[in-house]
Amino acid sequence: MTQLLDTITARATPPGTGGIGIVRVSGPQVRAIARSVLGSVPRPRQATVSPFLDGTGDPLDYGLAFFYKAPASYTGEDVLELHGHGGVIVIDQMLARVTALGARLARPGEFTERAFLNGKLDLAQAEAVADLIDSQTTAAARCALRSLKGEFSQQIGCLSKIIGEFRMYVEANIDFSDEPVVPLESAQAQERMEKAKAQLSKLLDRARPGALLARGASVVLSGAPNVGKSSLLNALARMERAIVSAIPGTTRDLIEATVDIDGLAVCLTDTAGLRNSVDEIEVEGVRRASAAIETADLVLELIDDSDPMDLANRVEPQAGDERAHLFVFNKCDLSGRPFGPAKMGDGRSGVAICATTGQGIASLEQAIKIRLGYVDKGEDLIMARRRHLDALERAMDHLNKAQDHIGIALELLAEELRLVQQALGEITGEVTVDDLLGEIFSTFCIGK
Ligand SMILES: Nc1nc2c(ncn2[C@@H]2O[C@H](COP(=O)(O)OP(=O)(O)OP(=O)(O)O)[C@@H](O)[C@H]2O)c(=O)[nH]1
Ligand SMILES: [Mg+2]
Repeated sequence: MTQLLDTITARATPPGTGGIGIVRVSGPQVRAIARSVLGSVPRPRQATVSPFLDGTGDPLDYGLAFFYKAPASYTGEDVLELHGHGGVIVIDQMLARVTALGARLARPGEFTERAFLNGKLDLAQAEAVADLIDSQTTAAARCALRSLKGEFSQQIGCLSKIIGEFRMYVEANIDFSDEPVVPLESAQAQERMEKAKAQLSKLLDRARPGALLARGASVVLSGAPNVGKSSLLNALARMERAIVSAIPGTTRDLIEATVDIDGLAVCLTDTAGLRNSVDEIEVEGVRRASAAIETADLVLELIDDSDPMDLANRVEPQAGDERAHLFVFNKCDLSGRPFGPAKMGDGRSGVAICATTGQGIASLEQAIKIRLGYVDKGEDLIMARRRHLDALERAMDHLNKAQDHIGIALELLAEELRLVQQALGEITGEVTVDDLLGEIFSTFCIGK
């Protein structure tokens, strides 16, 4: 176990006032701090009612104290939790008292970083802690909890074991190639390879939509003035979020609303209608709209289906990835186009809706999910981050390269398998660099 020399502290409850405020302390000085603040070290894992004393022996507050003896604690070190009254001043005073006794204020995520360094959690589990806290939908929270319990790490471990056995099998053939041993059977190697690839692609299939679940998706509503973008935002958000009017150019600024589409958190952005204008504010609105479109995961291209000119103006295919655009024919109550999935004259698909009555909205939500590549696999999704996907994709690359060496170059085959294992090890933190740790834990909240 890594022994970290300093003691850290932070408030573990959110800033502001609340019924209870918790100050957490972890490290080698915890017992000394407990003796000074509480008069003695509480019995481990038992709630102890006590005054919290200042430097002169007067109470700053009183509440419950919990002592967790290393290594049976969240961080793997001695931990003290002081549950006092949740006032800003009270907690500041407690933090000042604990720091005066030798602890220093913790960086964001530092408690979890210590848990990782002390082997209490692997890196994927540590990340799941932050993902659980940051979850925006019930499905995301459930998925993060499964990763926290180690399900993702277990799958990675299983795959790494398969690769490891394969590698040993190949390396045994390299080492003893001068001796009369049974040579590596290409058919058997292919069989192992297929097994590994099938496992890895199953994992990728579960992780890709899981990554979307973790971070949510950004969807921008775009189109000419007056086509019904703000009406659609309100329909999807099921509230009157944006101003709707018959005057073209109503929306100027970006207006956001987050909606839950079957567990996927979608941040919708309503924008100013795209047109050339001399109005300074509208020009800025159009600039902001264009910037939002650039960074969106998906752009809903709204077309006023009751206005033949609007469609005629948009027959040019949009630049960029076709997958990232979805045509939405609005005002189909006026045009008479049947609601639901629809095709344009040139074969491109879209969805026909009426934003004011909500007809076709359910079809649109389905289409949004599909275009985003989000398959709702319920309990089967893996809460993955971009770095996990990168590592899994790299592992697949090396596995493909390894396959090319079967029966040709055993050393290269073994080397590619080693690189597969290394990529997998990055996910759970068996192979890490300090920079990566800093990057991961700095995104946590203080006190976790
Ligand atoms: N009949 C009908 N009218 C609609 C529909 N959707 C929007 N409208 C009307 O069209 C007008 C413009 O709607 P908005 O939602 O403000 O349009 P917008 O695209 O946000 O317009 P700007 O903000 O000006 O770019 C309003 O009078 C809406 O009531 C629809 O599906 N059917
Ligand atoms: Mg608008």
